[in-house]
Order: sequence, then structure tokens, then C-alpha cells
Amino acid sequence: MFVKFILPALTEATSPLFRPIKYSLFPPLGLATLAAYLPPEDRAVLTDEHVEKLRMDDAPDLVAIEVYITSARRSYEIADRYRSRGVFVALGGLHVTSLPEEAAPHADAIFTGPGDDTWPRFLADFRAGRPAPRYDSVRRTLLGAPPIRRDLIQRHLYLVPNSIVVSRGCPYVCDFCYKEAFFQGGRSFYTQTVDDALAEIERLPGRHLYFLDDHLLGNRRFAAALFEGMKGMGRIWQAAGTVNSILETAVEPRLLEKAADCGLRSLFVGFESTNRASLEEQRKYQNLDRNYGAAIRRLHGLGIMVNGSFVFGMDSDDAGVFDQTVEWAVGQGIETATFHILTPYPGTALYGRMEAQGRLLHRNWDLYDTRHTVFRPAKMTPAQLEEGYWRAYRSFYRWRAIVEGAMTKPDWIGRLRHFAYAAGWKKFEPLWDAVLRLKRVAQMRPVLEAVLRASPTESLSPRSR
Ligand code: B12
Ligand code: SF4
Repeated sequence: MFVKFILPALTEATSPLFRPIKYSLFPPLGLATLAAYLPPEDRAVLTDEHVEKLRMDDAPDLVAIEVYITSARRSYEIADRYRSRGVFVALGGLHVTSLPEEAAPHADAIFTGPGDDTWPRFLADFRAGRPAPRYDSVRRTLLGAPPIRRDLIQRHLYLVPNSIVVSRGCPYVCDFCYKEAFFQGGRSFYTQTVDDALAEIERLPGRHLYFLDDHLLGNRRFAAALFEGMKGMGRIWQAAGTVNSILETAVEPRLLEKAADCGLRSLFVGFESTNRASLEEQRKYQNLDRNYGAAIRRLHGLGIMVNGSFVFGMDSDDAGVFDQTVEWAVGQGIETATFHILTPYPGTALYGRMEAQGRLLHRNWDLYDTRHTVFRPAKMTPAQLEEGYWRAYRSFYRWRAIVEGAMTKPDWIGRLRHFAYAAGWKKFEPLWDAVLRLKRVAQMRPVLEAVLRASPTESLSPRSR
């Protein structure tokens, strides 16, 4: 059997004029995970439209497409093309889970939730000649999952080919997050076994890893055992965690110290807002009354850089929120920031509320990319929200702010690392574009590793040298 896995891209990612580096960061891990359920005698191809041209003149027996909200239109286009030639098309992923009725007319079979239980079930049905039109995930476990088909990933096309997920979901429930809708009907937070996770890490070549788990520190016992096992592997890695987990890990088992000790060098932290009312509104209770400054100091003290995530446009946000947030983030010495315009994804509690209040401006999913205002904000106009969002990026990444942020670091190694990392992402975008066009992104990997490695607290983690 010939199975083709496709990750379609949103229009921007394939622009002939400018290619943002973010689309060449990570390979399609979800699809490579599904490909692992095929026996070796089947032929599998994995095409990521973000980094390569998609040809549709082939004749697979089965096409499996991962659908995100921003690439839904393109996904349906590709599905329709293959189906018009009689190819069986399976659609799954976050957006299909949110809106199965929208996806169904474009597919022979749709899948909701994680595919780890439904996909193997479907493959058996497909081979037997009686595939069902819909598969809903109910049995949630990663036990016994086969190793991801990394051989299908074209490593040289990505800056971070070693992305990895060792859990699914997250223990929290935030109003704007896709998570509750995606994991409806079963467990919404579960991990691999520590041994399986370590074995997957061992299989990855090179030094650098990026954990894409929503909350790597969510299960402390699992995380502690994982970090214990990673000691001595000589890895440097990045991941995501919540503010409370950073503060709470000061107590035993001193998770963050363990993480730093086995190579954690930068953490994506969901601060979301410095405004208490906004956090309450989004039911982000785990952030309420947390000392953000203390969390940042704790990370910096361990040589871990901070990528702060912030959301603008909550009902308590007025036009002052952009400057306040940037000023605060720069003053705290946060190295990189990711800003988002609040976006109600279908299926979330936020979407339900906005819809009920008649505040959705349109349902053009292409623009549900966290960079466009798609609802009517409470204390600003939609245009003010967009303008403020772009201004926040410009002010956070202006040279003066980068230097100011760097100068909050106590020593020159820390200052230089801050400067190189922050400037590297945003100030050299034309350079990244050229590197991508020349297909030389892999050559930039050692630079990323060197910046991450330049830890002011290297003495804390001798094994990571
Ligand atoms: C890596 C990542 C990216 C990468 C690249 C994506 C990639 N290469 O896969 C980059 C940086 C490019 C990116 C960009 C964006 N992203 Co992003 N990203 C992620 C992240 C962190 C991890 C994805 C991942 O690998 N997951 C792990 C794998 C194992 O899970 P999975 O992909 O979901 O696959 C499983 C199931 O979905 C299912 N499945 C998937 N496809 C199919 C198909 C079939 C046939 C079947 C049976 C099953 C199935 O089975 C798989 C195994 O269980 C997620 C958060 C998350 N935790 O998922 C956000 C996330 C997907 N991103 C999101 C968003 C909003 C964006 C942006 C719009 C943000 C922005 N402002 O730039 C852009 C645009 C994305 C686009 N191209 O359209 C949202 C998506 C919301 C939505 N409803 O679609 C998420 C969920 C983040 C969030 N918390 O809101 N992203
Ligand atoms: S903590 Fe993050 S991943 Fe978890 S529910 Fe909230 S926004 Fe989603």
C-alpha cells in the first residue's frame, strides 16, 4: 500500500517573496507518529508544504492530511483534488476535531482527537475494505506506541528537526485553549513511559532537542524521572511550562534544577497577561496571584532563557495594555516574547461565549492566525487591537529594548546571550529568508546550539558541556 501524509501550509508560509523562519522550525511530528503504524512493506511519503512543493500527480492508495485552522482551506483544496481522482482521503487534527461537519464533505474518513487509537483501527478497516466515515478517539494512551517514523522527515529542511513530544495535553483548562475541545471524551493529559521517552531521545542525533509538549512539567514524577534519565546525555534543550510549575518546583523534587542540570536552556512560559482580571476572565487560575518576576528570576538564576507568551484583547484589556506589557517584559529581562491577538478557536469556551454575544466578525479561518482581530473587543476597536499587537512586536524587538533587556543580566555572558538570541530571531529575518531559499537552514543549527549553550551558570550543569 502507498500512503501519502500531507501537512498543508497556510498561504503565507509558501510566499515566493518572504518566508518566515517559524515555518521551517519543526517537522510534522503528528503525521510521522501516524506513519509508524504502517508495516514496513507499505510505502509511506511525508510532504510538508511549509518546506517543499506539493505534487499531486501521483497515485497513492490513501492520503492522510493534518488540518490546522489556518490551513483548513488549503487542506480541503488538496483533499478535493485527490478525491476527484478517486483517492481515499483521511482528514484529522485539531480543526477537524473542532468542526467535523465542516471537514466531512471533503473526506472519505474523518478523525477526531488524537490519532493514536483511531488510526490503527482505521488501517485495519481500510485493508479489510470497510472503512467507517468517522473515527472518534476514546482510548487515550501512549503505551505500546511504535517509534515515530523519523526516517520520513527531511531533517536538512528544518532548523529544529529534533522536536519531540513525550506527553499529550495539559492538566489545566484555559478558556481560549484548543485543549479541552481536542481531548473531549477521554483523558486530556497523559504521558509516555519514562523508558519510552528516553529511548526516543536516544534515537535523536545531534545535541539539541525541542520538547513541544504543552506542559512538560505537568506531571512532576514523570518529569523528575525523565530529567534524571537525561543526565549525562549531553543534550541542550528547550520546552514549555507554566508559571506555577516554575515557582512550585522550588520545593522537592526541585524539578527545575534537575531540568537545568540535564540541559534545559530556554522555556516558553504562558504569562498570557499581567492583568489579573484578564486571567480570571480566561479561567487561567493557575497564573492568578503568582509572582511572575520571581518565576523569571528563578529561571534566569538557573541559566534558562525565557520566551514569554502574551495574549492581547481580553475584555479587561484597553489600549494601554500593549505598552504596559512590553515595558514590563523588557524590564524583567525576558529574552524573547511571543504576542498573540486573542483568537476564539471553534470548540473552545471562548468561541461559545463570543458567538453567543454576537461578537465574531467573520469565520474566515485563514485569518484565525492570532495576528488578526476576528472578534469585537470590549475596550478597543478591532483595528486598535491589531495596531497595538504589531506595535508590541516592534517595541519589544527594537535595538534599544534588546540592549535594555540584556543589561538586566548580571554578567557579560548572560548579556551577550540575551542579545544574540533576541536579535537572532527578529532582527535578521531577511537573513533567515535567504538561508531558507538556499536550503541551508541546517547549517544554522550549530549557531543556535552555541547561543543556547553559552550559559552564565554553566558551572551548575557540568554534564551539559
Ligand atoms: C509545532 C507547532 C507549530 C509549528 C509547526 C507545526 C507542525 N510542523 O506541525 C509552527 C511554528 C509552524 C506553528 C505555527 C502556527 N501555529 Co502551531 N503549534 C505547534 C505545536 C506546539 C505542536 C504541534 C505538534 O507537533 N504536536 C504533537 C503531535 C503529536 O500532535 P498533533 O500534530 O496534534 O497530531 C496528533 C493528532 O492531532 C492526530 N492527527 C493529526 N493529523 C491527523 C490526520 C489524520 C488522518 C489522523 C487520523 C489523525 C491526525 O493524530 C496525531 C497523533 O496523536 C502545537 C501545540 C500542540 N501541543 O499540538 C501548536 C498549535 C498547533 N499551533 C497553533 C497555531 C494557532 C499556530 C499559528 C496560527 C500561530 C501563529 N500565530 O503563528 C501558526 C500557523 C500554523 C499553520 N501552519 O497553519 C494552535 C492551533 C489551533 C488550531 N485550532 O488549529 C496550536 C494548537 C497551539 C495552541 N495552543 O493554540 N505551530
Ligand atoms: S496551560 Fe496552556 S496548554 Fe494548558 S490549557 Fe492553559 S493554555 Fe492550554
